Amino acid sequence: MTYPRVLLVRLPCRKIYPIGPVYVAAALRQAEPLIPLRLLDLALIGPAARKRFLTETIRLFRPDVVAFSWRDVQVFSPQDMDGAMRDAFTFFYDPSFSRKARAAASGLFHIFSYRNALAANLSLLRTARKAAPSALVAVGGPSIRIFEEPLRRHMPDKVRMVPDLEQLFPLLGVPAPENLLEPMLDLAALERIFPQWTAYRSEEIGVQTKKGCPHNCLYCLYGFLEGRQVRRRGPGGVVSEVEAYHTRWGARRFWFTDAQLLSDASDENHLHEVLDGIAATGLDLSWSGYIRIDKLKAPLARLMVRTGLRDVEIALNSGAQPVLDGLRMGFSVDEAMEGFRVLRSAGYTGRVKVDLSLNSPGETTETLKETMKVVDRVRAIFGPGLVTPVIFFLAVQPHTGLEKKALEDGSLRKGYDPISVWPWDVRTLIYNPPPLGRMIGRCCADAFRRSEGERGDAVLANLGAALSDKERRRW
Ligand code: B12
Ligand code: SF4
Repeated sequence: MTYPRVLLVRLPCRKIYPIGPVYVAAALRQAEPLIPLRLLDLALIGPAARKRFLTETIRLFRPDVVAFSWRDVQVFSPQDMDGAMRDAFTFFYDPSFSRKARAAASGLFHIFSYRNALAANLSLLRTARKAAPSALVAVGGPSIRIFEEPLRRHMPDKVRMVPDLEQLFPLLGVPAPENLLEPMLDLAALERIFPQWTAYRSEEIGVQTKKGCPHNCLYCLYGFLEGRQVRRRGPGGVVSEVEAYHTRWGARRFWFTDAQLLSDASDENHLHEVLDGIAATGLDLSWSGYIRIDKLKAPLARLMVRTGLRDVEIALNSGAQPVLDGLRMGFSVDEAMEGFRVLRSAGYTGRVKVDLSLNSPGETTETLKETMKVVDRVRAIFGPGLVTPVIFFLAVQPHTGLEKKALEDGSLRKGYDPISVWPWDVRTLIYNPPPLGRMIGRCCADAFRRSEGERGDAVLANLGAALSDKERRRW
């Protein structure tokens, strides 16, 4: 029996370990160990050489199937460290005409690079069609799952969109493995099919411990992407994977890629077992991931710190309970504060980023003041210099409660294009409505102009001034 030769191609994005395509390759090997496989990571190749590399790999490997993995579409991010967001806010809210003009020019650059990245990915799909005219060309990954409809009309002829991994196996004529969640990664085999692996030798490595999140936070699409039912991997398999990367590749930094590491109390045992297993190996490593701390208990917190937790970033969103409730976050401000205390008492002395999504539904001048007070309280727990507020705006994404709400209240028009690159469209996708939108926007634009690096504190200081009656008129 002959099996189709499968070339997996990770479409370009900022360099990050290609855990998605690596797990796809592992699943294909599990489905049929004899399938000839090759993984090409275009994130590691300069833009000018990508088409040549792809064509050459196709010529040498002669695939029957070219399966692309598309990770990122929205390469901008609605937070204070993002250049595109800073330009947009300066353009819309800065009172100075010359600064607006400069931001417009630099904004144009962002628009064109975003547009070019989309066009370049589609063009790589065309290149594959041309270089392998008789092969099946398919594309999957998170961007296809989220933007299947808007991307469909841009898809080159005869390119199959495959939003779910399960749908790939029938196309190849092999049965799907019984447990798609357990990659059973074999690094020796991976090195053979992925010769570029050496580029990730000293990089952060992604490892998934489970899939799904039971919460339904208003703005989040992870439930749509991964499902609301949590499916957990065997802790032993996760530990072996980490250990293999550590011993074979010398990996020291890991990111647990779960949508949420501690979504509720039922995740506690699982995470405990994973970290216990890691502690038992005695490996020297550090790790991070998306984690909620509102249910964090002291024993787990101590284990987290002992196994190398670093770079804690907590999506607190707001210090005001009505806003948290409106966002359906499912925790209270007090629970979050208790979580911070537990983490500190467990010996965590690293940095803490506190993500705040200003002007979320229900925001008032009073709730903004409460948020500022809460940041001070977090600072008092960890000490000065360790806590950084990160200012976000909610981004309207498809398949979320926020999209539904924006469509219902008319701030988003039906049939809108979520991948549009035009500033007037992007503006409607960044949730910053009246009556507070203009004041908050101006506080941000001013902070972006005056400060370097992390701007969260400067934005909050401006907000503090704007909210004191004396200064209100200036904003
Ligand atoms: C963890 C994470 C991060 C971490 C990654 C840490 C690390 N070292 O890996 C951090 C915080 C760094 C991060 C950053 C960013 N991220 Co991120 N991230 C995630 C998250 C939560 C999980 C991604 C992951 O690795 N999952 C585990 C792997 C195994 O799953 P996977 O890649 O989806 O692959 C599976 C399937 O998609 C499928 N599949 C994959 N390829 C293919 C191909 C075929 C043919 C088929 C059939 C199937 C298939 O099978 C795989 C195995 O199950 C997702 C959201 C989510 N819940 O999925 C967002 C997500 C991937 N990120 C996203 C974005 C945009 C970004 C940023 C660009 C944000 C920004 N503007 O700065 C950056 C930059 C990333 C980069 N390239 O450098 C978007 C991408 C889609 C989009 N909206 O454009 C997502 C979906 C979040 C979102 N809200 O939309 N991210
Ligand atoms: S924001 Fe976090 S906790 Fe809320 S639904 Fe998304 S992944 Fe789950």
